[in-house]
Amino acid sequence: MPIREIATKPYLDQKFGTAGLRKKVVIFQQPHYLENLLQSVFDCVPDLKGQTLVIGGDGRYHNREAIQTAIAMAAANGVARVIVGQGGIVSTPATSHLIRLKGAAGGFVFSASHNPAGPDGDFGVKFNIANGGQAGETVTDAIYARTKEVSAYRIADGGHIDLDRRGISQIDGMQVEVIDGVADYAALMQELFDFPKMRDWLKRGGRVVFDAMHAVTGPYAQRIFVDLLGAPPSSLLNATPLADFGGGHPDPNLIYASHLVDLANGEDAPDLLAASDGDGDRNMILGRRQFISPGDSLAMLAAHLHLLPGYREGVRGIARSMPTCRAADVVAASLGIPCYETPTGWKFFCNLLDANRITLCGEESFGTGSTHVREKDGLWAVLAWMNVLAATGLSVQALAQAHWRRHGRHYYCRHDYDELPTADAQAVMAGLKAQFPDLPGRRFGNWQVSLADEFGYDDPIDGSHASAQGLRVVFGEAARLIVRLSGTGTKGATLRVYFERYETAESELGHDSNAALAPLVVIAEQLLRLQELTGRKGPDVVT
Ligand code: VG1
Ligand code: CO
Repeated sequence: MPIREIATKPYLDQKFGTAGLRKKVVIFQQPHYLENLLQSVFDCVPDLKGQTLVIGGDGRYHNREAIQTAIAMAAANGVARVIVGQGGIVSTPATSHLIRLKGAAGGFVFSASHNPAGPDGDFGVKFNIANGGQAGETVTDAIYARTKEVSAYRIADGGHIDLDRRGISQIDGMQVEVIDGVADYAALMQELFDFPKMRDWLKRGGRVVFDAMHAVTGPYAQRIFVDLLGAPPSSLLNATPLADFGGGHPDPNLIYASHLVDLANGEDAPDLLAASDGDGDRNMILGRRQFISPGDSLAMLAAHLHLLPGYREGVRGIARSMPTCRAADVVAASLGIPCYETPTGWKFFCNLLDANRITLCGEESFGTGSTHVREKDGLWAVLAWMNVLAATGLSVQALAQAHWRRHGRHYYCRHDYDELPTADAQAVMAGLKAQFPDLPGRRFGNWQVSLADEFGYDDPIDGSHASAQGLRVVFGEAARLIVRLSGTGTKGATLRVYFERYETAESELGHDSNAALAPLVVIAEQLLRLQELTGRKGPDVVT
């Protein structure tokens, strides 16, 4: 098959965000748009030559076309072997695992995560490196610079792989292996968790409901919960991946998975209810009449992790992203281990994981994970919870209440303002920043500002610095207010406001979250002047 070199003109908007490059599908369908990006990756990461490349995707619209393009370009760019999931389906955490397991030099995940899919939806590309984690900013900045000058790309002509048939074939001397994208991941889960104990828990009447939201985790959940653990098939909801995610919004939170909240609060609720997102890296955990916020989930898993077979040695350290509540810090202090605070985005955890500084990490955006891969991992979190329930014999609610009595409770929520004009979002940020010099020491009700700053991060492993990672107003241990701009949106600017309030008195542990955070929301409006600067009456999404 001949290799063709095709002339192209650069696009100037191919800058990676928090997790990969995300754009509307129509943008990706522009001539040579994906090819330019992939060629820039091959140009900037010469290590891919002669090596293995893993290709996964969340099954969304345009996934198969993108995979065929990536395979043909990998062949033309000297890659020795491509491993791709059957049907083009490999979740983000499973891709991370495959890269590590197969000694690959990198991998692509075609996904825009939880963003809606379909011809009018979003598409995206994540690029991971040999450690299984997403490429850091040094690499993505180099790729971005390259996209602005790329003038030609290389592609093997006419190569087409049958993605539905497992097996090995060749394109231009490159080996292409279509594998079952679920098997290796399921095997890893069996190493980490006590499957016999969970099977027994289910047999004795434990009930789980998992919603795959018509995205990538369906086949994984079928294999793990039904085939391996013996849960009834009715435990799974929306388990068939669809190119448009069934028209839904596979973002596992209180808004987009509100039917799970109803189920958890209804008669005869299951013991554990959970959901994952488009590419399988997020998770939402609920028990009977109990929502577990992601920050709490991280802290509670940290407190119980030693009960799980893969983590018998205990937790070395924990990391959380800056906006994530400080519940994990309290557990870390009680265990006498470090707790790191990183910028938003999983890539910032990877150096800490590689250096063995931490065992567990998480983000408020429904992301939890551990040393087992270099991405957050939705099903891993659900299995960890199920294993903790099976090992302790406690309900989710009893576990949460005992945790709060011992460690105190961090009430938490996030308000998102979507599709703002960029200038308005920037005005809000600038408005708060301008007040920073006057804030320390100022009182708002019972709270006094101890710190007001723009978060920056010095990576303790490689010394790299990340600046402008969000604005924070800290009221000692009692509360925090954080504001940042999203790096994953595809239209206008998304402003995120995060609220955290810590209570330790027994009488203060049982409030409704929104009620507990209401005074902080009032302070936020005072400081941010959101209504005045954006004309919005309130947030679009509250999670
Ligand atoms: C969001 C979340 C962040 C997460 C990122 C990727 O980023 O806030 O915590 O790591 O999405 O997750 P941002 O910049 O929009 O706030 V995923 O599951 O969308 O790949
Ligand atoms: Co995701």
